[in-house]
Order: sequence, then structure tokens, then C-alpha cells
Amino acid sequence: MNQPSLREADPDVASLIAAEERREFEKVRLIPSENYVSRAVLEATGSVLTNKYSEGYAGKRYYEGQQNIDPLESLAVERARALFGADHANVQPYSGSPANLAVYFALLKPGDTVMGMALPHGGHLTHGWNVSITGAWFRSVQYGVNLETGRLDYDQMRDLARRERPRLIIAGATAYPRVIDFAAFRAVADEVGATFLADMAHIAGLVAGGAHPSPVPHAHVVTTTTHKTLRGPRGAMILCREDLAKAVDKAVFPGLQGGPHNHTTAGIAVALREAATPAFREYAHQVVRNARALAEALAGYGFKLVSGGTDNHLILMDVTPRGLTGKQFAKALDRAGLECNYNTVPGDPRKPFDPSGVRLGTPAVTSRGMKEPDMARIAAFFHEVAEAVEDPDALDRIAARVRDFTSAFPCPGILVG
Ligand code: DSN
Repeated sequence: MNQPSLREADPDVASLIAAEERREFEKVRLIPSENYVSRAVLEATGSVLTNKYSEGYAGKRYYEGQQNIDPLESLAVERARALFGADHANVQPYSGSPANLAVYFALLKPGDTVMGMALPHGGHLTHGWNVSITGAWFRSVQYGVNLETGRLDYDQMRDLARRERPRLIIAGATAYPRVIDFAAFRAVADEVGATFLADMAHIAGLVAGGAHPSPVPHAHVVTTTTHKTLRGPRGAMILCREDLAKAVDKAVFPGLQGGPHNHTTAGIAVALREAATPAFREYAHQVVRNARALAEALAGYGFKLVSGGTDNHLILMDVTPRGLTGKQFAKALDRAGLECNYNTVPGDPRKPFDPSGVRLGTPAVTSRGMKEPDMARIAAFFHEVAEAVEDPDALDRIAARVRDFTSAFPCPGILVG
């Protein structure tokens, strides 16, 4: 049987994948929700498991031929439960938004009141923001950060909950650089009779490695993606107490999804095994040490950090005091080989498509083995780019030096270089 390789069968796609490998190798990748998965995770994800349909759960499927899928999914579930100390795990959600939506479907009726962190303050679309189905089909009230300190305003959150009596309270963020006090959220949920959902997507790897307090002992339900600090394939999981397990499983399938992506389940299982090792624990702590070092060095160059610094993997900074806009700076950085994303900052007077800030983080660079002195180098590149935003030739010269810098750091899963 003639089985051409990807390069032989489809050189267009093969070339684009090769180019992406090179791009990921050459750039300083600082988008805080991105990472490099291991070669083992890539192999599992790119396997024949993509061929199989498995609607249902282990032992109760609607298709035959589950001899290998049932033990595989059970392995992923057991590893998730053990790593995070959860009663129950569902590893089937396709990604973070469907995972959150499944929790809404399991616990709420359309029109019920939900309370989450406002997107412009660092929350997520699916925490009740108005353009999301979670804001359109539910009555959403939103808390935020104190605009002076940039830190979560727990008093405002509690007062809002007392006034609005939400049925679901959501904690978790996509652009919040500080530790989240999950016990404080649970206390408010108990006071107003709400269910507490913690979305730990950004910090799951830090939680697994002991570098951020875990929401699992506090929340009734925890959702997470698997591809950010956790360093697995693109996917998601829902962890919950035993009494909610049936409702959550039913909401994922048949409520929201059809067949699980078994190749992703395999990648998640491999990533969970990796995340249970001492090396991953050290990784999680180094992510935080690197973020702190990068934040301090950037502040030294006059960048204004939201909340004044970071406790986790992420830095949010207002670049307008340096005479820049977020978009202008992010685009100049990308040309110079440093990849982050433009982002609103709390209280931003500018629009989301051209905001005041940039968001960056250290999960990917730490996966390459970078340490604190390397963060000082990266901050110095940021300063140079800020001085050269309107000078494409200067940005290209910086990019050449950035390529030289990154060439010393191998990327997990990538063999170029
Ligand atoms: N898009 C993700 C992020 O970049 O934070 C959140 O879903």
C-alpha cells in the first residue's frame, strides 16, 4: 500500500508546519496561555486514536471497538483525579469554553444569575461577558479589580453577591497577575447559597506544581484547559465533587458534545503523567521566578505593570506612559521576534482592538530552560523595541539578535535548530 509522507502527499501543509516549527524555535514566545508540549504529547496527539468514535463514557459507549479507548480515558481520568486531588474528572470537553458551558448546562437554567470577573478587568468571555452565550442567555453580573491597586476587589465581589444572589459564582482569569484567594470566593458562595466554579485554565500547571494555591479544596466545580501552564494538548477537563459528577458528565455528553477526541485524551493523559513529576514541580516554580524577574526588569525600564508586579506566570502592562499603544507595541515586538498579545488594562479608556496594554508570560520560555538572567535579556529587548517601534530596519536587526539568543534554548517537541 502506497503511504506517502505528509511532505509527499501535501507539500503545502508540510511546508507550513515546518515554517511554524521554525517560527516557534526562533521566537521568544511570551503569550501567557501558550507553551511547548513534549515530543511524547505530540506523538500521542498525532496518533490513530483520531480514527475512533467513542460517544459515552468508559464501559457505557454507543459504539463498539472500545478495547483501547476505555482504559485510555480511565487512565486520563485517574491521573487527573490524583494530580489535583479531585473526586471526579471529566476529560472530554473540547476546550475551555465548552467546559465552562457544560458547567452552566449542568447547574443552571437560562435566565439564572451568574457572577464572574469582567472581561476588561481580566476575566474570560465565558464568565458572563455580554457578547458570550453566557452573558446573553444568563443574567450576568460582574465584579472586577480595584482600579488603584489592580488587585481583585473582594469587598465589591461580596457586596455584589449579597445584592444579586447569583446561582453561580465564577473565579478565574485570563489577565490577572496575582494569586486568587479561592477560599474567599467559597465563603461568599456559601453565604449567598451559590455554587462556586473555579476556572483555573491559566494556572493549572502552577497548581499541579504547587506554585499557586489549589482551588480544588474550595470549589464545587473546577474547569481547566490542558494546554496552557499544564503543557498538554489543546483540550479541557472538569473536576468536581462526587455529588455533581452525574450532572457534569451528562452535560458534556450528550448535553453539549458528541464523541470525545480520543487523540487529545491520550495527549492529556501523557501531560498529566509529566505534570506529576518532580521536574514539573521545579518547572512550575521556575515559571513564577522567571515572571517575577521579567516584571522587575521591565519595571526598571519604565514599563507600568498592572498591580505593580506578578505572583504567577503573567504580566500585564500599560505601555501608554512610554508613548505607545498596546497594538503598536505588540506588532513591533512580533517583528523583532518577541511574541505577546495586546490587551486591555483595567479601566482602559482605549478600545479592545487597540488597547493600552500588552499581556505576556513565562510558561513557554521556561519550558525552553530559560532562567532569571535570560529574563533580563528579554526585558532589554523590550526596551530596545519600545525605542524603535517606527523603525522596521532597527526591528529587523533586533530580530536577528533575538534569533541568536533563542538558538541556545532547545524547544520541547521541536527538532529544528
Ligand atoms: N484565549 C485564552 C487566553 O489567551 O488567555 C483564554 O481562553
